Amino acid sequence: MATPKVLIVMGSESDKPVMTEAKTALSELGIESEMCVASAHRTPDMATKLAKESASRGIKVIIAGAGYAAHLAGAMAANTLLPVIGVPLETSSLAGIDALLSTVQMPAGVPVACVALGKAGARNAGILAAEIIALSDEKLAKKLHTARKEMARKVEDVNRKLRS
Ligand code: RP5
Repeated sequence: MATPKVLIVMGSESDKPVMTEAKTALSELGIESEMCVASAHRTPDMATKLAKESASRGIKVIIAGAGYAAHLAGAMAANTLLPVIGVPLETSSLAGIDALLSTVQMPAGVPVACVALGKAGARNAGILAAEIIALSDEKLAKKLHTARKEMARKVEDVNRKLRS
């Protein structure tokens, strides 16, 4: 198995169904990724170690998904210079607004790229990670262009059917 280029970390196993969307988006583009559970609150040492060791393991981008007071993406970003993409998850009774604000509102100096809530965000996190990696990978950049064209073609197909 090739060395994973993207680390997908989530706060709990219960986040897996949503965070798998990121892995799927990456696999569709032929990018190897690794998924694991680590929590900023329940296993802070594990989260720190994962972030600190990622660059030396060949990881290029970290995706971090969490719900409730979602500090995971920020905690990862605090311990690495790799780009970190945060996915806020809708797991609490506040329907994710808590996770969204916790993920997006990083103070100046330690950025987290926050994507949309839930499955759409997890998928976009995978695509955004691919776009970052594609800056130095022409073959991957071509795959991303093809995927965009395919998306547009599907919309055109729908419109053709609607008109007929
Ligand atoms: C967060 O708490 C996790 O990211 C998860 O979304 C949420 C609930 O976790 P569990 O209680 O289901 O383990 O830290």
